[in-house]
This record gives sequence, C-alpha cells and structure tokens, in this order.
Amino acid sequence: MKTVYLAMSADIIHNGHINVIQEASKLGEVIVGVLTDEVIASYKRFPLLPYEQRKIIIENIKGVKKVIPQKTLDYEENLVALKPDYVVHGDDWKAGPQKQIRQKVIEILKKWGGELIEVKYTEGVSISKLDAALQQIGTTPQIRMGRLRRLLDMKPLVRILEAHNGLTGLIVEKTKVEKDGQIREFDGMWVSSLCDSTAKGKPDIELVDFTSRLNTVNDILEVTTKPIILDGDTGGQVEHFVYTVRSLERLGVSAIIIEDKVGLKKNSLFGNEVEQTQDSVENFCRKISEGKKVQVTDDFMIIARIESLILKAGMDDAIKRAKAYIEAGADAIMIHSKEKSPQEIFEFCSKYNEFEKRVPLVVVPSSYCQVTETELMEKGVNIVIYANHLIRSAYPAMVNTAKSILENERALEASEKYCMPIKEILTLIPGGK
Ligand code: SPV
Ligand code: MG
Repeated sequence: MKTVYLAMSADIIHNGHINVIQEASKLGEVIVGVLTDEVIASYKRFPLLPYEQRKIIIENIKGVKKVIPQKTLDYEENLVALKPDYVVHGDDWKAGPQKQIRQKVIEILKKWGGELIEVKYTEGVSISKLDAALQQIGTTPQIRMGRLRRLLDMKPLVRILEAHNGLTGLIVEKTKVEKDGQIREFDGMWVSSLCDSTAKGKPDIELVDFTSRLNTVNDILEVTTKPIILDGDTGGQVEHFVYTVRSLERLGVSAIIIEDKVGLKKNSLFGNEVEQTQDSVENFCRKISEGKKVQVTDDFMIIARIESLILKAGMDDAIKRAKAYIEAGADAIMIHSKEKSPQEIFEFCSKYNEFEKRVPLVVVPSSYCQVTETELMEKGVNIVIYANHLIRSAYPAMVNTAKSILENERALEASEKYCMPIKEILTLIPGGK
C-alpha cells in the first residue's frame, strides 16, 4: 500500500477539503498533517478550534487513515519522517504565497522518488469570505476573555494596539498586511488611559471615571471579537478594585493592567518631571491578591505594572517588586520605561528570565520605539503594546484639515488633500444603506 501525505489547517472544512482527501485516498493510505495552533496563529489568524478538536474532525473523515500534527508551515519535518509516496494538494498553491513551500515539497520528495499530485482547486468556496462571515457573527464574553491566555500559549509574542472607540477598535480588528507569504495582524486591543482620556479631551490623571471607561470598553466590545486589555491606572482603592475585576470579567475583558502608584496619578512618560509616588510593595501586593480572590473564572488576568524605572528607583527595586507581585498572584508583569534606548528594558528582561517562577512579560515601547518585535521576542517579551499610536496619528491629520478650511474659507482643499471620499466613509461601516 502506498502512503499519501497532505496538510491542512482544517479550521473551516468545506467540500474542497473533502475532494482533496477523496482524491488522495485513491492513491493509497492517507496521513493528514493538521497544522498546530501555533502555526495557524503565526501565518493566518487565531484558529477557531484548537488542534485537538480539529484533529478529531479530520480523523473521522472517510478515507483518512491517521492524523499527525504539522508543526511548521514547511512540510520538511513530516515528509522526512514519513517518506510518503505522494503528497496531495490543491493546484491553487502554484501561484501566491505558498509557491516556495510547494517548490521545497517537490525537491524533498525527489530524494526518495515521491511525487506531488495536484488536485484541481474547488471553485466557489472562499475561506476569506467564510472568515469574514464568522467575524460578523461575533463572539461571547467567555470565549473572548480566554483568548488572551490561548494566544500567550500559542505565540511567542502577542501584538496589541491601542483602541479608544468603536472605530479604532475596528481598525485593530480588521487591519491586515500580507508579508513574506504570511498574514500579519494585531492580536488584541489596549484601552489606554492616555488615549481614552485624550479622546474625551481630559488629562490622563484618573479623572475619567470608571463608568466612562467602561462605556468606551463597551463601544469596542460591541463591534469587535479580539481580546481587550484595559489600562486600569492604579486600580484605585482595593475595596473598589475588587468590583472593577468582577465587572471586567462579566464583560469578557481579558486582562487589566494596574500600576504601582498612589495618589494623583500622572502619565508615566512624564517620569520625574511631575510628582508621582510609587505604592509600597505590601499595599500593591494586597491589591493584586484581593483582585485575584474575587475572580470567577481562571481566564481573567491581573497584570502588575512596575514603575521603578520610570521613577528612577533602580533596577534592583524593579526586580524585587516583580518577584513580590508574582508571589502575590500577578498573572503577568509589565515593565515600563521612558528611556530612548531599550537598554534598561533588555537588562530587566535578562534578570527576569532567571526567575524560578516566571509569568508572561509585557512591554510598551513608546519612547524606545526603534526596538523591533524580533528583538523583543529574543529577550523573552511575551506581549508588546503599541499604546497610543492611533490617536497620535489621527490628531495631526484632523488639525491639518481644520487649518486648511480656515485658511481657504472653504473645504475643497481639505477634501482633496486630507479626506477620504464621501462614498467611502458612507460604506466604511456596512449596514448603513
Ligand atoms: C497608557 O497608554 O495610558 C499607558 C502607557 O498607561 S503610558 O502612556 O506610557 O504611561
Ligand atoms: Mg495609562
């Protein structure tokens, strides 16, 4: 009996997949390499079903002998291990991003006289259309909340971008670029206190009350499905914080980040230019542990943010606090810096990586924005937050438009130079017609 290998993500199954399996089974015993969650998350998007469930589905399709995981987009590892007589794939991969993978499969098969068989691609099914339709259906609070932990298990670096209303939430939800044959997108949203306050025309000093912050969160929740991390400022009084945790959990927010400051909080990027007081280790640990106690699910995360480097309290203080906050139950640590170079963050990372009890590490490269995701990954960072970039780019664009109308005493110049066409804005959000 000949052996036949084929690989698929099997996240959304349609007749095209069944056709490929049927054709493959005519050639011999079919082994299917189902792509692991990590692989799907790295090149496409968050898988709808975890590997174990996708494996069961494929195992039960007629003509499939066995299912094994395929741990890379590249077929090499499984092909070398199995040495199949045939690999079967739809002929759609001759062009486009999978071209190189195809070429490599042909070359590897040559080593033992194996052959690539290409089945005519089934027209009329479009995974991207099915994907979009699923996104329209939405999500549930429970599924959305758990997605951050799943992403952390799946991806070396989780990529988060600021959103401060429904529209910016949609930008984070939907923006994609194709690079090196892979789809790149953001994994979730950061509801920044700076951007939420600024959008409301208020300073970032915990002036925007929690009800108002929750309204912003709700606007974003209504139109998106990706996980949300809320900037919880100091978390307020412990007695209030426990209610905050419960409210966020109920809504399906994945995590809150609270910073170890007390009194009138000012934005961290001011550093010591303004008066800011760091909380005591004891008080802040109590806030974390009381918050953890009231959680209903295991999914919600309380992330402790360390301000020692911002306030020039030193690296040793930052490390001491990280250990204490983890002991108190913090699900992750955020280390912040306002330096122009990532050096002190890198130093923190290497000390942090030595911890016996290590939890995910979060960074916010606003001032040291030259740092790349690859560098952060190499240092062991698990979540990168681009904390303020949508509002920082929108504001100058809007001011330019306002100035242009004043200068010209009409809107023609601004419309042509700075504005999207009316037709586009009318149809930007579907369902308006
Ligand atoms: C925010 O985005 O509000 C933050 C990050 O807390 S920072 O502005 O750098 O303090
Ligand atoms: Mg903030």
